[in-house]
Amino acid sequence: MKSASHPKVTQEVKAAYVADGVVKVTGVVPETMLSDIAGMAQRELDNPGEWVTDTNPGSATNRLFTSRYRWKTDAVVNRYIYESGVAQIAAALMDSSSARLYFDHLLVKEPRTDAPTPWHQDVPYWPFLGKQICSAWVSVSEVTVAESSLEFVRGSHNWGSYFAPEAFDGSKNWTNDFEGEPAPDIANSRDDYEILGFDVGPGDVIFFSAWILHGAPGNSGSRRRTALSTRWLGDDVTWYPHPGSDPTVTDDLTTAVSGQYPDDDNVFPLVHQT
Ligand SMILES: O=C(O)CCC(=O)C(=O)O
Repeated sequence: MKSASHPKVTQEVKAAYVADGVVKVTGVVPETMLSDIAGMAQRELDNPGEWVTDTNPGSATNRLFTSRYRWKTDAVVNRYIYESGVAQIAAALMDSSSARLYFDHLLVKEPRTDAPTPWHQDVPYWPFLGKQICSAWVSVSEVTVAESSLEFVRGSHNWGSYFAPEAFDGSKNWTNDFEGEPAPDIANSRDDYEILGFDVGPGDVIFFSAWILHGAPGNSGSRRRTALSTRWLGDDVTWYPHPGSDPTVTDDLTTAVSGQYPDDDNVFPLVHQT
């Protein structure tokens, strides 16, 4: 199968993704789409959907709010998924001919939110295996690392590790049962690692492997940080529900078969095919 290509995925961009596990692609998402996403986030905050976490409901500060799986019912998220070009860029970076959506993830950090996003690896939370799994993270406005843009341990996608999932609020395990070894304490030993942080401008998208360790500081700024992270599955992905993986998408909700490519268009829609 021929791998996808995209004008923004130059040799340098692809080489950075392959070596580092993460790359920032500039100027991907148009301003109108960004303001639509900001509006969608406000509507979600006012009227939370089904799959929400909220550390401080109703507060204008010190609050981490997340919501997932809006692509089927929210026109703004749906348009972003199908029309922004992130699916094709994701496929090209992963060296895949295709990109299926796993889910969309809204992550809002209100001003002066103390809590960092803990260092973690995505893939152990998810019911998939494969090298070709990545996320595309976009902020609706420019954001610095101090305002809670993302940081990564360079090259950690290649460590061959599988780290146990933890809850983002630090209070408990994500689930009682889980697979994986404890993640290293990156926050308290930063000097031992090569950490890449990305300030982003409007429309820039950070693409990163599901195997890379990443996190984000709290939001010490005075602006809301609104980000939309979309999760993408390439040609080599197989369905792997396991203890500790996403309890919202289980075997009974999909026709995907363990150990096989998840070609369930209702649940994991094929968004790009070269
Ligand atoms: O936006 C954040 O704070 C965390 C994002 C993240 O961990 C992800 O998109 O995988």
